[in-house]
Amino acid sequence: MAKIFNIFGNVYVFKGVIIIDTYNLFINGEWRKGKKEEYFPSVNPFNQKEWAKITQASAEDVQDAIEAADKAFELWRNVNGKERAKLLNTFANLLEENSERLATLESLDNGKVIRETLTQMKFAVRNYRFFAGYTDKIYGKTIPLDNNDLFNYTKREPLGVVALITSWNSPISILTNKLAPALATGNTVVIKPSEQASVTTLELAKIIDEAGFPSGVVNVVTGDYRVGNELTQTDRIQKVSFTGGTETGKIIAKNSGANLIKNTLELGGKSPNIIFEDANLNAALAGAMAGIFGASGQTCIAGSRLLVQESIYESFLDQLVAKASNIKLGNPLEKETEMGPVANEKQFKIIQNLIKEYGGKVVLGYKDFEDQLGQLKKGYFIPPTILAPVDNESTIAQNEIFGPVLCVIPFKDENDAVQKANQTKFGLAAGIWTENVKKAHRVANRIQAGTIWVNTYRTTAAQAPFGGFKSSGYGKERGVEALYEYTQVKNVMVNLSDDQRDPFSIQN
Ligand code: TXE
Repeated sequence: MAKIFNIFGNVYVFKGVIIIDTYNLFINGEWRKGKKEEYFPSVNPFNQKEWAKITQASAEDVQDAIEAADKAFELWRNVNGKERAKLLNTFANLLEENSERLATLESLDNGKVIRETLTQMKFAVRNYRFFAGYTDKIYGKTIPLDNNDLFNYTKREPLGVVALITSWNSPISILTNKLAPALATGNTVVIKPSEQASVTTLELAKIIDEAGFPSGVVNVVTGDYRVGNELTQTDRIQKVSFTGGTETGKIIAKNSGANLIKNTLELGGKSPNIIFEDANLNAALAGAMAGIFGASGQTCIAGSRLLVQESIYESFLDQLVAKASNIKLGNPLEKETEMGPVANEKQFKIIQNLIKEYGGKVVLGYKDFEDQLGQLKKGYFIPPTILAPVDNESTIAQNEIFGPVLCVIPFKDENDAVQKANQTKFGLAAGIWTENVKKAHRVANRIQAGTIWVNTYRTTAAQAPFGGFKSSGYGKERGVEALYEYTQVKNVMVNLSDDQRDPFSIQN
């Protein structure tokens, strides 16, 4: 791990490179000051230090970015697949070279442990390469009709300008899920990262520029919800792809609906992680931990409802508490740290309040981590927290917490597990732990969620589609499915005969 030195106020040196603390907007291939020259700080959640200054874009800046993307669209949509692939691969190579630097910056920005941000950068590189491989394989169909004189084919065409709005928990990963397929299919984009963690998206734009993408193909505007509103309340874009909270997703859907703009919405979750009595219990323990304590629970796919079969409930809970109480909290930039702080003050307060308001039994929490927390007073640390037994219908079991807080819920049998798993407004993911293959498939079949893991959790792949059911959103990211999200089908029907048609009747 290369060292970071805070040499002067908010200026850092990483491997000899100075990270300047003020970021402008990236519009039409240029780094521009915001028209109003307003800035807001980015705060490191480990020490509460402001370490970067980000531009609050004005409405005019946002419109400029849309304009640039719109102008670039005619050019970019006509760049052939081979050339688009070349650019995406060049970009992926540059991202790979910069992955350690970007991982470090992301850990500084949102407090996520470096072992995870490093993995996420590698995964992002893999995703850009995956979609680079598809740029010249976006096929239509030839469709035989009843009338042999008609030749019919379809084409998949890009949509146009797409707004990509992302959250703070995994800025580069989440952006990649959107940007890679959008560019591969010939769209141009305006990106708005979260105001809580914008730095890596802006650094990524520098790499986009270096890779040689034409000006205006990728634009980045930063700022709070006002920027998001300006970007989505318009008919000058063709689509919004959004990752964030369910309530914000509803606002975006409403704003887009007013202009008939398409959406992909990747929203919240309250995913069940189901441990059957016949599971490999050591593996299940590791899976339960990964599900809720990985990334300090700040993932939409967090396995935040742990359903444990009654026959093993007590012993499994004991083992889980023992294991979780050994989790090492600390500086996210140190490799041995297992859990960092939560990403920002707002999130820190929300989670603290939810735990305070919960009236039931806290079997692991603050008091068990007093020693460790004593050393980490400046950071937004929420220790691993386990609540048990929790009623599946209670508020704490039904609302997304987005932190390292686990609700443990007992269940009787397979039917009870499925019923409890589905008793939620969300439908993002679910985990099933059993050695019985028939049961695994039966339960996978009955659970209402877009991703099911059997004997694993929080595992991901470039090829596997991801996206929620119910209030977890709609549309798919990753895999071939994502290509369909950023293209529209055009049907072309050609009359091959010279016969005159009857003008007063439809023909087929
Ligand atoms: O997300 P928001 P927040 C959940 C989690 C968290 C809650 C709120 O439970 O506690 O959401 O988090 C932009 N029009 N998740 O407040 O507000 C905003 O600027 C357009 C789940 O950070 O949804 C940011 O760029 N855009 C989750 C992005 O939306 C708007 C990840 C997300 O912010 C906007 C994060 C508007 N009106 C939080 N208002 C997941 N599913 O992974 C805000 N934004």
